[in-house]
Order: sequence, then C-alpha cells, then structure tokens
Amino acid sequence: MYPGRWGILFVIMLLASRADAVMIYQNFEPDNGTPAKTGQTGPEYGWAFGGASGRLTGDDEPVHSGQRAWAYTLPLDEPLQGGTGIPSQTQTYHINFVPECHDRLTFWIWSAPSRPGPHTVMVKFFDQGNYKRDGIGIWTEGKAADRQWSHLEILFRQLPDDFDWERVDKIEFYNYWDGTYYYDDIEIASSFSPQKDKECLQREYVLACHPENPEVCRTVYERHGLTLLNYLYLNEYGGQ
Ligand SMILES: [Ca+2]
Repeated sequence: MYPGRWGILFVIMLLASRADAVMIYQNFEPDNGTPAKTGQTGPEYGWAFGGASGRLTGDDEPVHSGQRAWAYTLPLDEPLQGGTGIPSQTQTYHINFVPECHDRLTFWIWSAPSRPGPHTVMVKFFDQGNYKRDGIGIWTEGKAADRQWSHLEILFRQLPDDFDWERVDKIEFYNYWDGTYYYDDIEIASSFSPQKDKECLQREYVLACHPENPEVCRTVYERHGLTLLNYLYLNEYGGQ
C-alpha cells in the first residue's frame, strides 16, 4: 500500500467533486486563493491604471455569479490608455493555461459606456517570456452588449506562436469608451464538451500520477508547475 500517494489522490477527488469543468482564472469571490499585494492585507483582485479606478462590486451592482464581480471606471479622453489589470486566483503571475487541453480565454462583461451600443473589448496578455514587459493586445471579435451581461472570448490562436501559455503573468482589459465596466467569471476553456475537457486533463496529468508510476507524476508536476488547486476543475473525477 502507498497511503501517502493514495491520500493525495483522495484529496484531488474531494476537490474535484465540487468543481466546474473549466479552469477558473478569476471569479472575484472571497477566499478564492488570490494573494495579497506585497505589504498589504486582503486579496488583490485587480488594479487600474491611466486615470481609471477599479474595485470589487458593491451590493447593488451587477454580478454574473457568486457574491462579487470587478468594476472599473474609465474617465473621458482615456481611450486605450486607462484600463484594468487582473491576476489569476491560483498560480498567480505564473499560471499554466494548459494549452494541450484549452484553446481560449472567456469572460463575462456588463458595460455601461458613455456611448451606448455594443463595443469590442481589448485583452492584453502578458507572459514570463517575450511578452513580459509590453504584453500583446487582442480585440474580441464579439461585442459587449449595452447594460447586460455578454460572454466574450479570445482564442489562443489569435496570439503569436511564441506566446508562452504555460507561463502566463497576467491580463489587462481595455475599453474604448469612457464609462463603467464590470467583469466576472474569467475562465480558461475549450470548444469541447466538459467531458472531453475532463478526459484531456486526466490524460495529461491525473493518469500520469498513478501510484504505480510516481516518477512520471513528478516529472509532469515539475514541467508544468502544477499544484493541487489545478484539479479544482476536474469535475466528477472518477478515481483510479
Ligand atoms: Ca463572481
């Protein structure tokens, strides 16, 4: 028997049984793992720059799911200079998007722009490689509807081939028109079904961690910098 290893698998199963079938980047909920900024207390869910201001939503503001979303307000004459940055809630500033199993970043946005109407959104991606300093901005193909929740996405293939999806630093959102914007449920997803996503992740990681094969497991963990929290989205893990 290998009680230690079985114990780890048991913890994985417990964590996975309560999860969705996508990998959560940030949902702005209390105690979701988001670390505090150095020297401060409380999670740092995001920040704003260039004249914009950002904060968690209050009680009477739009929330897509859970208790909180992220709100930021962009002043007049700040197009593409002001915006808001969002860290991931786990593996913060060094997160593996697991590109073998996922192909897009998705998010929900509720827009109240000064110029009413549907507008596209720019997401700027930063990695720990060639796009560490300046990032690379990509516009959504879809548009955020006026004053209602919209689900938008950026496909990995819209970025250059040398972007390092296994070592992502952070993302930023830019809205062209001044106004107030709410973001929630930022996720790393695929076009496949939750079942296929689960199978892919099990193939990539969990099966490699079978107790009879601990060396392979260790190699996978070191290569991808995984933690147990990665398995939160392995819904209905069947056990091995
Ligand atoms: Ca939320």
